[in-house]
Amino acid sequence: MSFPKDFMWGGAIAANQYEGAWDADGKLPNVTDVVVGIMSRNPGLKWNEETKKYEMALDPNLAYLSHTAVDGYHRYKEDMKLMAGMGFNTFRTSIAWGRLFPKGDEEEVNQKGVEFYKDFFATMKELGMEPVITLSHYETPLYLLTEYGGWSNPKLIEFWDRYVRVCFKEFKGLVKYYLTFNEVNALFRMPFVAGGVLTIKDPADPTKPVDSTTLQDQWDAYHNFLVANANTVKAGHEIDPDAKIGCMLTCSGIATYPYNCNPKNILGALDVQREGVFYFGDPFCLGYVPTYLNKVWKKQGVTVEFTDEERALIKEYTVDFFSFSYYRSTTYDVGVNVTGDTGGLTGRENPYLVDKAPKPWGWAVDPEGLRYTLNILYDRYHMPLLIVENGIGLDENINEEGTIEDSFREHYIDEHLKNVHAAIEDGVDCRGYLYWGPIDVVSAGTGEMKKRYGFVYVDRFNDGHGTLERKFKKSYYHYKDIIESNGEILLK
Ligand code: BGP
Repeated sequence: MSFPKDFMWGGAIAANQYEGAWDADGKLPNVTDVVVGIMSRNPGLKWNEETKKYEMALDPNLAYLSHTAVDGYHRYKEDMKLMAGMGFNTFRTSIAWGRLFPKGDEEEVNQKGVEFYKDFFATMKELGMEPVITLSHYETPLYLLTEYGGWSNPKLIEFWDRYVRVCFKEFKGLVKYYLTFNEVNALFRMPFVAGGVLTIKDPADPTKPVDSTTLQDQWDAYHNFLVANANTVKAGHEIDPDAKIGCMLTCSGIATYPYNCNPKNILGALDVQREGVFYFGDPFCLGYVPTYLNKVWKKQGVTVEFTDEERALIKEYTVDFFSFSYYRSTTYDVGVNVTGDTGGLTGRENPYLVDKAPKPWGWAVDPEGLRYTLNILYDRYHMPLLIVENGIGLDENINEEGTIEDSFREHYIDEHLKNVHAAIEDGVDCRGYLYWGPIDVVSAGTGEMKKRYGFVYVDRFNDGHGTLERKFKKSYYHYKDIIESNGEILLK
């Protein structure tokens, strides 16, 4: 009993949470550089009455930890050795779009950015790790929002196309697996960062938060993302026939269980799954814009129209594989609000889930929800699945003996991996498991260092101080043992 022979074992991070060096070598800010935590409703922007545009105005009272993050820009070579030390055969990170195209709309690429990533990816390969590269992990250049309104503007399709074509050409031979937009299905929950949308048409009302966007803008962004995604598959296949292009969606929302057998809850849970995942998954994988959206658009009073050419493009250029994140499940009970954050959705508490992660971010742990999610996705899309995020954030410190005892993380991984194996036994074509945050990075949701996911601890704290020194936690050796046995030690 073990995992499939070529199973991809590894971990995942993102440029904006790991690299720091936010303004180095020509890079200009991206959307995540002006927020402290992507759930923030208050990006560091202000309206300039003269230019009639937003401009960056960071809050001097806030610590923007991602600006230096854990200094991966200067330390990736050492860090990749630590990752390879666990036996990783795969590693996921993202390209910060703004290192290649600082404003986003330039004709010419910034060669320094290309050289940086070439060396980063070559380092992974030399150490035996296959790069899995996200083309944008909440990293839309800020200028594209302040100047163009972001993804609601179809011009971004053009700028994106130029960017991804450069990536496919420059990284040919180095990168085989690409993911298009990280968790783009969080667009309606986090329009500024996940959607890269900023309403600039009518900012006169000072009572509105500066990142307020209209529903119409968000749906226009949805439209443009569908077209851009198909264009990316087309460009990738044309330029590098060996490249495989996948989508990346947050799929915790699939494990939305009806609270009971009330038919209203069954139908309500279906709606949450659609809104949470299938709005995007269906066009990306099945090649059509779902008909159930017509009712949604009518209800929301928005107009979304795809031309025949766009529909044909979406149909022809579906993704090669499906990658996703899964952290936790939720329930749907009619009348109870379902809210969301980076880990997934939260509705009414599930009384059957008694295993709770430690506070302050503790959530009910549901490893079987991952098996369920894998089965639902495979039944619906019949394509290879890749888990590119699953992990647990804990508030950790070095103890008196000088060690970091993260037994809960080991437990969390063991239980989820057992369920991945069970899903494979169910017949699901799951190609790999990439743990989220194998080295401590800045939290996407809260912008903190304190919420740590790593097997490798990084000495940096919420107020920004720290030596940035790396240190193994107990789980480092545990994950190494799992990988070394190809999962066998879990299945005895
Ligand atoms: C996902 C994001 C990651 C990540 C992870 C954990 O939604 O793709 O960027 O950080 O969630 O979330 P957090 O850092 O908020 O705990």
